[in-house]
Amino acid sequence: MLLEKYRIQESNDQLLPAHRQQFQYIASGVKNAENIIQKLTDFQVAIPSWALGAGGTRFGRFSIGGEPRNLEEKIEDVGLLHALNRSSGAISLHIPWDIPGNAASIKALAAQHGLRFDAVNSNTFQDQHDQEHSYKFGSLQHVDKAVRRQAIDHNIEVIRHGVELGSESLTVWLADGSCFPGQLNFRKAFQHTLDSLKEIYAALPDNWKMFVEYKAFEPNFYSMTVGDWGQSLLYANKLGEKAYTLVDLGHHLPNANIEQIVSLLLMDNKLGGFHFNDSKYGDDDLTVGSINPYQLFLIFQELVEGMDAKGMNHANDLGWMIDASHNVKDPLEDLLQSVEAIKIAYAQALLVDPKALDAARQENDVVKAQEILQNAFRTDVRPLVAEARLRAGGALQPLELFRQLKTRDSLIKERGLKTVATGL
Ligand code: RM4
Ligand code: MN
Ligand code: MN
Repeated sequence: MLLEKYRIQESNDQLLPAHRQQFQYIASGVKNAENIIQKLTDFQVAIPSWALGAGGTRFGRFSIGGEPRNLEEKIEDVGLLHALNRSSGAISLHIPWDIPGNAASIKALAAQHGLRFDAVNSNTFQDQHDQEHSYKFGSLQHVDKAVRRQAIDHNIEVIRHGVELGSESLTVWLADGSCFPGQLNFRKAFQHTLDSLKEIYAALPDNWKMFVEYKAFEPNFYSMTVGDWGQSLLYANKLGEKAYTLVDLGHHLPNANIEQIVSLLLMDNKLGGFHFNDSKYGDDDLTVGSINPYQLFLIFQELVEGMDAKGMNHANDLGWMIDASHNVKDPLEDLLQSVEAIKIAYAQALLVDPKALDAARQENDVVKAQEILQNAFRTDVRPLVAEARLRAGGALQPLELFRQLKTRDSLIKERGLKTVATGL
């Protein structure tokens, strides 16, 4: 489904007077409003190809209707999001859920929607019907060399697909680990995984990055072979300068201080990118910013401060992706909410005056330091985010417009009620 430009225009025209007022009010109180708007415009968040259908849990899955039936339709859905918010200009593919049949035409279709291909993701956590060896007891860690070989070859094939599409990074997330004490020799599992990753690393093109994503538990519940940022960093350091740690916000034990992890990885040039989502208990994959928006802000505050300290480009030097999927919302509405939450947290972080914060820290003025952060967090930056969207040609209110246009109904008419997108 294509969204005609005039629809956005019409809706914006109506909303413009109220927006102008709100924007002028906030812009007059912010020192660097123009600078922030430019940064917001440049900042794009990749949409995962596996989050465009309804997500399921192990108890059930409730289809939303009109789900994309193939990769082309997934690209159209991301194109729709991008047309509305001008901030979702990339798609991240999961192989083999989304194998590009004809890479050239897939690439051309994406380009029509102004999309590029972000990291490609391998899948060695499920068995495919035509595969020779099972991943039941792991993939890159497996005791059997033939299984490891198969998993390595799969990753190399994923890189090949990515090259054809213009991706520049591979994300490796492993379900490998053990469910019971005694099941694994931890050192051997680590060593096998490292050796396997080395072979995959060797197949990376020069300009590529490898992201090693960690996860504390699930689907293995006693040990995970890449279980936390320490283990991921061990692999990344041993692999070389193209290997980085990827932080998925839902992959920590409860109450972990993610912002501190982010800060230190960044300090050591080993932070590769993000999978944004939110959670209350585990890898809940809930809408970004829906449970703990303050934590999201604190993470962005560390990112902005840490990247600026290194002269990094906020938009391009790290991988920004959403990784969420669940049962009860329209996935497109959910993604619009997620991207908005990310931009709000980013804008708030850009409000923080690093010199003032540093001065407060030097003085051990704990109260002042907290005030500086919370003043930024409590500022309503939504008009700044909306202004950036407006200038980029997006909708002032993407979610409302999506609803007004009855987009889901049109998708159901076009694709049917019973379609099921590949993914989780
Ligand atoms: C995992 C992890 C990976 C994602 C899969 C689908 O929990 O977050 O990044 O690719 O789920
Ligand atoms: Mn993830
Ligand atoms: Mn996850």
